[in-house]
Amino acid sequence: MSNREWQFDGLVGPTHNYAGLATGNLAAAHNAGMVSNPRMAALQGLEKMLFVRNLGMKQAFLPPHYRPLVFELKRLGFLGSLGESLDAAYTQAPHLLAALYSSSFMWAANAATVTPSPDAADGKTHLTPANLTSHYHRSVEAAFSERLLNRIFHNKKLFSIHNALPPVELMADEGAANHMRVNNNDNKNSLNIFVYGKSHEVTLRTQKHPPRQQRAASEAIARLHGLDAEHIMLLQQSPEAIDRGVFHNDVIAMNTTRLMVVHEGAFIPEHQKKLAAYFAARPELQFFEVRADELSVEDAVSTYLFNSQLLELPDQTFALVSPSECSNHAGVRGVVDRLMGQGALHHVHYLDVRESMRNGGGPACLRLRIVLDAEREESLHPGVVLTDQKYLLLKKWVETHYRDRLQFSDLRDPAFVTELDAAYQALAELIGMPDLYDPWRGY
Ligand code: SUG
Repeated sequence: MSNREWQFDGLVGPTHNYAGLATGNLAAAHNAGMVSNPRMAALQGLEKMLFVRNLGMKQAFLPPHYRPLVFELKRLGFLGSLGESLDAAYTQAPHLLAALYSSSFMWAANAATVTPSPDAADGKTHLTPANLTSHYHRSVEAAFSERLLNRIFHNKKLFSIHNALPPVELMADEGAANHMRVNNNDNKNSLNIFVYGKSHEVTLRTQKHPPRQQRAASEAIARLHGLDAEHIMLLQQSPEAIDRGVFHNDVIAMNTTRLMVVHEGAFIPEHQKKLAAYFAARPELQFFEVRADELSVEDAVSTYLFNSQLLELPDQTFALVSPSECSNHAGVRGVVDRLMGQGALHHVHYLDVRESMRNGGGPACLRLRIVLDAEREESLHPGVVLTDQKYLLLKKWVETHYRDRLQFSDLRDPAFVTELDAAYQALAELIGMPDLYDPWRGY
């Protein structure tokens, strides 16, 4: 049975804002406090989904998580009426209020790690929601991601949805942003690459920014998903790269099926060599190393070239969906020209996802890839599949419910919460999951 890679994009939430919450993420730190435009952010995301769908890819979306997390506010001791809780958090702990309003779930590449059924010992598709323990605003995503994945992939004969790993430093997990699957479209002997920034035995350490992914977490996921130990590779991120703003692997490496494009400074030298050797021994695969003299790590981070969506289209050509920040950069152009010249890449498209980019999230961050066969495709909850009609409905929903300006002081207003609640309930109906959200129960 043929397997196809689906793109599940995170639908940007109505509270998208710039709170500067993410350490080691240079764009998010730089844009902290800016006025955001949630409506524009969501529309840019929707346009990207439609564009990718029109390239011939299978496209679905993950509905936004409910924000603000009122339940969590109470848990932190901000008691009383809604207005009192918001006021107290706003004045006493603005960073906590911002965390509970964050739309960071939109970066679906961090929602879970996925193992397609052909790679798993039991023949099921495995998904483990990421615990995202590196940041409070991200850690609160795990519970709802688990709920959502169970609803979308509800057929338990075909899918195994695991619990997120224990939410502790030793098991810090950031999901598919640190995972790559290499496969020559035969779905046999796939190589599953897990990239980590820290482990109990790591000797090379960062100086400026904390690494996020723990090797022990990647190892636990490989075990849980029933991956064959012979087809796993664990690679350590270069600490220098992390210090230059490479907080996830998908900021410095990209791949799909048999094609891999990676910066020469992505991993510690020993692991960079190990990866190159794997590809060198397999001429059916394609490996491109981008040299620092073509594109520095700093420019890779500022343009987000490696956070382009690299797609193998149904006609077996390769397309790159890149952020518009890449379109005028000489170094990026050089790399793209080289890839095209060598026949590795056939199409390049530049899309505007600027609202997301300002928080350090490019086209690839916004999506989770899930390889599915026909039986699994048919088993999905249909409400989250992007069709032309669904696109129009979602667009109208965004235009009706999203603000085009949001700043921090708006977050203390209980009337905003009422407005948001109406948006979430309307979406739940629209996607055929009427009981998806219940803020008083914590989801
Ligand atoms: O975790 N930004 C996210 C961006 C995640 C990008 N994902 C991938 N590379 N796959 C993060 O750093 C910023 C939120 C704020 O500051 O308001 C934020 O969480």
